[in-house]
Amino acid sequence: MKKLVLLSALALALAACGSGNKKPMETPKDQLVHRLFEYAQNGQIAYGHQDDLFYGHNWKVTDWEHDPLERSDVKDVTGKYPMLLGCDLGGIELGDSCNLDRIPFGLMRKAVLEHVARGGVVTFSWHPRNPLTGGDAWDISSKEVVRSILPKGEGGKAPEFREWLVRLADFLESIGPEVPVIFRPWHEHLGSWFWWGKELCSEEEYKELYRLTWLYCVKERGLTNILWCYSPNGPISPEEYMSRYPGDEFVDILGTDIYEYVGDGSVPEADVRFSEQVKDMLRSLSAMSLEHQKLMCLSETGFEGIPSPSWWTGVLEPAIREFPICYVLTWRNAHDKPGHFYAAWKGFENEADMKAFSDKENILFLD
Ligand code: BMA
Repeated sequence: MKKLVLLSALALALAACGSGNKKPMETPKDQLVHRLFEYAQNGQIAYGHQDDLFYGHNWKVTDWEHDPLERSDVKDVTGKYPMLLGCDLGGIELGDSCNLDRIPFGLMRKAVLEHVARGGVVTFSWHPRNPLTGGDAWDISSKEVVRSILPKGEGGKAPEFREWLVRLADFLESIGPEVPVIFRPWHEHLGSWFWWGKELCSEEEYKELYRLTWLYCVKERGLTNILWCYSPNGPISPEEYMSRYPGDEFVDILGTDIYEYVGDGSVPEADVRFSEQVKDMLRSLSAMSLEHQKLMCLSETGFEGIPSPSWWTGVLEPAIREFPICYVLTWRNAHDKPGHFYAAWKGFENEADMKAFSDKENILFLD
């Protein structure tokens, strides 16, 4: 009931801003907006998995130029690909040939195009290095980093950072203007573990960084095929969520990243806590998405090693099903860190539960 009210209002809102009806003049971006909106309207949630086609729990693509990219832990378990393929662009800013998890950018481009040709959707995150110290995205040793790269900022790093944006946009452009993709830069910024985090820059500096990235890609480079996702870490209050919002013009999807952790308690306690956090956050995100006329998603989630016996059907699906999110994405299955996985793999003890999740009518995989 509540979901229907939210969605019909969102439908009206989208219609009012001119994107509610399919038109012959629809851009690729409009088409993806409509597709995602229809998922939410139909009570369906697309499932995504980070790095799904590049490697899995105990395998990886090696000869990528000749590999058909048909292997996937998710497919091994469910018989279907995830609807969304998540990729990370960390490393593109320096012109590296591979990203921070050693995925060749050539492989990434090939997988993106293959996944889209199969009918899937692609979302990009970005863990760029620290432009001031030369460290990684997690280097929070200086609070001057964001200030140093803004055009009017002190510290003189703005020209170098512009070069980073050039390389980022070059890669996104190489995907092709007809392929709409989701991009969610400067994520989890209401925590303080990345150099663009809450304690590392002011609200205005963060907003300027986001807008600068958008303005360069969209206005200077004409990359109009991108859906921009704003994805702070959750759970947080609506006030905090909006405290660094760059503005409606710069955002298409309101997301949030929420993970489950055991901490000092037990797995069942963690399940309950996570479920409440997700529901609270998605409830307030529903209101914000309505107010700002935006799509919404659970941009990252998971429980490392999935120690909860029926996490997919007993925890995740019940926590998200009543909310109009268009997608949920679980993080990567590392091939070189045995405990670092967020989707089931063939032989994993709870694989049947993920298969049951994939068979649910309201959860969309790619057949
Ligand atoms: C983190 C971990 C890291 C990885 C990074 C970027 O959550 O998975 O191992 O390098 O994401 O993908």
